[in-house]
Amino acid sequence: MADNETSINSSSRKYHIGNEQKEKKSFNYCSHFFVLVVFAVGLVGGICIGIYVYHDNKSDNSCLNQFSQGAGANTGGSITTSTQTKASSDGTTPSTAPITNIRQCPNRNPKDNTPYESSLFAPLTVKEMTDVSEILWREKFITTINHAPRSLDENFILYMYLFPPRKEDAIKYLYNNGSKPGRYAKVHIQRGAEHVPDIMEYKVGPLGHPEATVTQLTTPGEIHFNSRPYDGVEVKALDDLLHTDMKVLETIMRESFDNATFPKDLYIFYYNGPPGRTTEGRETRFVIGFPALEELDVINLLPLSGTVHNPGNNVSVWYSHSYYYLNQGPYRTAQDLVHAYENNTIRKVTLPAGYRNNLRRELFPERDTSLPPREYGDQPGARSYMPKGPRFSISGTKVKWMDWSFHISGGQLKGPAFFDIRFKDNRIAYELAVNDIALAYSMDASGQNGIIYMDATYGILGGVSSTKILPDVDCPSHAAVLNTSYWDSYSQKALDMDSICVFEADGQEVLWRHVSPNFAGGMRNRHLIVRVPVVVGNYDYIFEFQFYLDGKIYTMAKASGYIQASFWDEYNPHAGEDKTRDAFGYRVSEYQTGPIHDHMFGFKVDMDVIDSNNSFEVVHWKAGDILGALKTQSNITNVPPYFIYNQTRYVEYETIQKEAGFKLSYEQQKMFVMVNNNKKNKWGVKRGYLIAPLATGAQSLPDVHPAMKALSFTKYHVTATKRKEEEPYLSSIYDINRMDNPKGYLDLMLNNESIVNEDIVNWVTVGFLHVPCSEDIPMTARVESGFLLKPFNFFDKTATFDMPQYYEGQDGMNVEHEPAVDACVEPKTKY
Ligand SMILES: *[C@@H]1O[C@H](CO)[C@@H](O)[C@H](O)[C@H]1NC(C)=O
Ligand SMILES: *[C@@H]1O[C@H](CO)[C@@H](O)[C@H](O)[C@H]1NC(C)=O
Ligand SMILES: *[C@@H]1O[C@H](CO)[C@@H](O)[C@H](O)[C@H]1NC(C)=O
Ligand SMILES: *[C@@H]1O[C@H](CO)[C@@H](O)[C@H](O)[C@H]1NC(C)=O
Ligand SMILES: *[C@@H]1O[C@H](CO)[C@@H](O)[C@H](O)[C@H]1NC(C)=O
Ligand SMILES: *[C@@H]1O[C@H](CO)[C@@H](O)[C@H](O)[C@H]1NC(C)=O
Ligand SMILES: *[C@@H]1O[C@H](CO)[C@@H](O)[C@H](O)[C@H]1NC(C)=O
Ligand SMILES: *[C@@H]1O[C@H](CO)[C@@H](O)[C@H](O)[C@H]1NC(C)=O
Ligand SMILES: *[C@@H]1O[C@H](CO)[C@@H](O)[C@H](O)[C@H]1NC(C)=O
Ligand SMILES: [Cu+2]
Repeated sequence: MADNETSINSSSRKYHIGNEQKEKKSFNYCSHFFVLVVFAVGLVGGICIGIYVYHDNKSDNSCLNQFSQGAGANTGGSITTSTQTKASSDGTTPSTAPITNIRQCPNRNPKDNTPYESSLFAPLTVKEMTDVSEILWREKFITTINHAPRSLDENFILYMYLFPPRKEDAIKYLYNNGSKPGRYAKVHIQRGAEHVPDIMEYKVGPLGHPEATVTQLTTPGEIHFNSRPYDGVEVKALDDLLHTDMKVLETIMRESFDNATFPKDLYIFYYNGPPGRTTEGRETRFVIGFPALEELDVINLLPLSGTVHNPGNNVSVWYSHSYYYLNQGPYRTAQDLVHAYENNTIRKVTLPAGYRNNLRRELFPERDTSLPPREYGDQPGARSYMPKGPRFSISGTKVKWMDWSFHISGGQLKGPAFFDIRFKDNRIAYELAVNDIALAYSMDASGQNGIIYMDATYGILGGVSSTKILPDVDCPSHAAVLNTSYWDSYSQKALDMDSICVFEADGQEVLWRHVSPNFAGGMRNRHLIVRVPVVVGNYDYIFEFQFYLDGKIYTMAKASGYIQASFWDEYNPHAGEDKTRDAFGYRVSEYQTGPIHDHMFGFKVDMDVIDSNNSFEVVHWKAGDILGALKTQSNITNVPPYFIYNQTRYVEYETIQKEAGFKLSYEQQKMFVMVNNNKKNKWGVKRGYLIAPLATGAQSLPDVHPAMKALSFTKYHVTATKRKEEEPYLSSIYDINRMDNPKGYLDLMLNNESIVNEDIVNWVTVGFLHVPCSEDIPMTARVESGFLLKPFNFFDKTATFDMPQYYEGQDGMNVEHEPAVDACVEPKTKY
């Protein structure tokens, strides 16, 4: 029972902090909101032996000495060094002892040659995607292949990704000698060439077989053409349409924006999603901006905006309207705006001459060498390495490490995913997957207020932007890197990118410890990390999955990159006395304010506690009088005399009968536990796994907001539904673009089905509220949220005692240490 209580305590502390944050309402990145999850940073420090590689053995050897002593290692063999005292350990008294013959650490490539295609769950490969596009071309599903579509009148492939096998078939194959399911692609086709244009979805496969077929998944017209995401063809058509308006606005641009002209110095930003509030009337709000970043610059947006009415594929019926300048409007046409501007009936802004010259410098994240250096700042920082090579292996996309195994999967829209996660031969989750990221902005700016992005609509793992692993920045250089492919709708080609890294992390901290008069024991916390940095427009997200030696899985979502800003108007009539902030945020630089928004990450967590026959329990953390507490379990009428207070805390166990969503609350704390009623631990307790959101924000928009159906996954932190093949994701990529008629949102899944002894999916939503401040310029330094899956009566005891650890008995007899280490230098090989 003691174990149990500890668990409850520690999780509840997490809730506590999470909700404390929520109470403050105005917390933001700048106020250490994320301190709670700093534990995840385990990678920064390191044993500094690796420094030698970069310093040609010239640096002092204090690390090496410390290391040899500390690890109690066998330092013989190929390493010769003097055994220094600790004098030099702070680096201030460099030793001059020469170091020679330092051997490279052994390295084994953790990856074998198994092709991705042979894995059941591997993301589609470039070859598979190319094959699919050829099949679709041959069968006349598309009207263009291998080059950008020329107009909106074409049928072309928008997206493509793995259509995972049915769970039943996969389980049969993986556990019961069933036949191997084939690999299939899910394809979205934009059909502008049809009489009634629409979007269609198809299933193509089995891949790699001559008899691969195309199966229609939707009916013509079911997915409205206007609910499609933006693509390159549309943006080009919008640019063409607005060209004359931009000429009309030239005087305003020159006078207001430091003599800028379009398109030389200015660009049009279109992605102020969603495109209107109704499916039929696609409306694209655009804002003029300086392209200081030479790409998507969403910081230097200017107070000049308009809207294009652009439904359907007949560009000749599109028109622009609702022009605004410095939030003054709407003007029906650009001409009307210019007229008002020229007859001086509106307020004007004039950026100082030369303003544009500084933009690049302000925004590019370059080192500022004019600043004084930090002490030791140019010396390499701490590093970690693998003294005997990797302890993990990767076959295709299946990863194994320390009794863990899982398949890496995923696709370009929804992002990374895992299948068949096992620990010590027990299945823990069938699927753990990123599903969507929602951002809702509030700001006082024409063209931009009320922006809502649902990032899966644009593609999380490849889509609008690609990504790559920054060597030694995203992941240590000893990480193994996997590539994934995505379908690029602009070029109609499959591209691949280095996107996923896998490595064992040295947490450089304790996983457990106890020191008593009789013994001292502990275990260093090492864990396997799968990290996936992605780029979605201005933001970079890093998804990280940490597998712990004791059976825990931390799933983290981190954000960095550029904020989307709005123009700071010195004479903003809506700001109060203090013009440096308004109702939606602070001034963050010379002409920008940072509008408030959130980042809510939605995950699919298809837990299988040993098997799929599970129930979902909520353990309510309560407080009340003793009698009330005891009465939750028996018909007691008198309080036993040994209770010394009348009040107590207690827990109440609830088995959730029907599908339901739960929001965390500060006052009513809850633990969410997936249990298997048929499997008990040694103590007779149902085996289970805890699902614990870490510090998280919550949705605060009311349900009446027109986008709340599409966004319904943000209303709950944990939602349990009966698993269905037809409910693969917690949101639809089209719904935010058809918010008056959404068809695939989470609330639709909540239809009172029983979830007792059933296959259950948990949809977990966590995230943070972002109140940008000056330190978000130029770059938002990493912030994060996440959730924890933790064994909860799953094992009979702490699951780590099958591992070497640190132990010293009082008598000095029973001594154990981690395996000895021969000092060595990091190999430069990359995997
Ligand atoms: C990864 O790269 C290799 C080598 O370039 C290529 O053969 C493979 O198809 C790529 N994988 C994917 C998923 O595209
Ligand atoms: C697996 O199935 C095949 C054919 O379905 C059969 O020949 C084989 O004996 C089976 N293996 C086991 C271990 O059951
Ligand atoms: C504005 O730019 C034009 C060229 O586009 C240049 O001829 C003119 O001198 C500039 N005016 C000022 C005030 O810099
Ligand atoms: C596009 O719209 C214009 C103007 O309404 C119309 O004349 C033309 O026939 C339309 N084109 C198509 C292909 O429907
Ligand atoms: C200025 O221009 C606006 C927009 O065209 C017009 O409505 C207004 O009457 C004009 N005012 C004067 C004083 O000309
Ligand atoms: C408590 O009393 C009620 C009514 O007398 C009875 O139905 C119930 O079974 C009792 N519960 C327990 C746990 O004894
Ligand atoms: C505890 O409750 C009992 C019964 O309701 C009451 O008589 C007693 O005064 C209470 N004690 C305290 C310290 O409140
Ligand atoms: C589920 O049941 C509740 C109460 O039993 C009811 O109010 C609700 O309408 C039901 N929902 C659906 C989708 O059937
Ligand atoms: C799940 O477990 C329950 C309780 O033991 C049992 O009644 C039910 O038949 C099981 N369901 C399946 C699909 O095995
Ligand atoms: Cu943000």
